[in-house]
Amino acid sequence: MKIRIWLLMLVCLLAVPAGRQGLGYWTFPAGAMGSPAPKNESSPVVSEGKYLIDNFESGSLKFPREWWTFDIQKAAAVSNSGFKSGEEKVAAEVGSYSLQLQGPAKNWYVGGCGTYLAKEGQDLSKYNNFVVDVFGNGPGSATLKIELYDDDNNNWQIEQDSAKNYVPIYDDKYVYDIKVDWNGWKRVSIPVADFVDDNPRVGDDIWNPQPTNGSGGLLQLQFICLGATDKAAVNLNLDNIYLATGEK
Ligand SMILES: [Ca+2]
Ligand SMILES: [Ca+2]
Ligand SMILES: [Ca+2]
Repeated sequence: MKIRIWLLMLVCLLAVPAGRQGLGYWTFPAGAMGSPAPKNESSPVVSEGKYLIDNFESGSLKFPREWWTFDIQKAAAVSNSGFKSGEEKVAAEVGSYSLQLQGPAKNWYVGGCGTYLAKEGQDLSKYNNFVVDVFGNGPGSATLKIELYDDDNNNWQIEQDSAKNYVPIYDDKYVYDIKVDWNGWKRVSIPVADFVDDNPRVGDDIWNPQPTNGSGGLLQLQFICLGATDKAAVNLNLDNIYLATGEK
């Protein structure tokens, strides 16, 4: 009996400090059972000087990165088997899947998609080029509007006015338009400095992608598709979306 009580006390003594360290204490450390080193799936950095946003190789818009879509008829990860033409170097690097955007325009507007980029401890301000591979289907494929949002009221989110076309209320939106009028794959590289403030007097009208003073910095990316005419259909694919330092 004495031994049992002694054991109970010992267990209690061990459990109290362990409990303070949180639930994680009770999980087995990675590799303890001979498993391979954990992969850092959450970090999409593929090489020095490059931050890969997405290459769609999962064949999904839900993982590893989640994309939201709006208004557009079709925004989906599709097989690249039918998309081989264009710049050879690019065609060789698009892999198995890309993002297809298709749909008719209504008063020029077609819709689009977006994704949240900010993450604790990540600084995207060191990248000065936005790069995307675009598969066009000839003249009139689309006008692709790229939107980058920075956080000016330090809350890591973009508040929008649903009564006014979802325009940001407190944060800056910087945009760049690409007229897609070519056939096949083409790599488009845009200096971030060439993006222009789309909402003067909202936000601080300064491009500040760095996460400082509580701001999330560069928070999110959106692609908006516009028709070549007010009623034209858009049809294009995007792939290998990344931020880069220097040239590419
Ligand atoms: Ca791909
Ligand atoms: Ca904000
Ligand atoms: Ca700003």
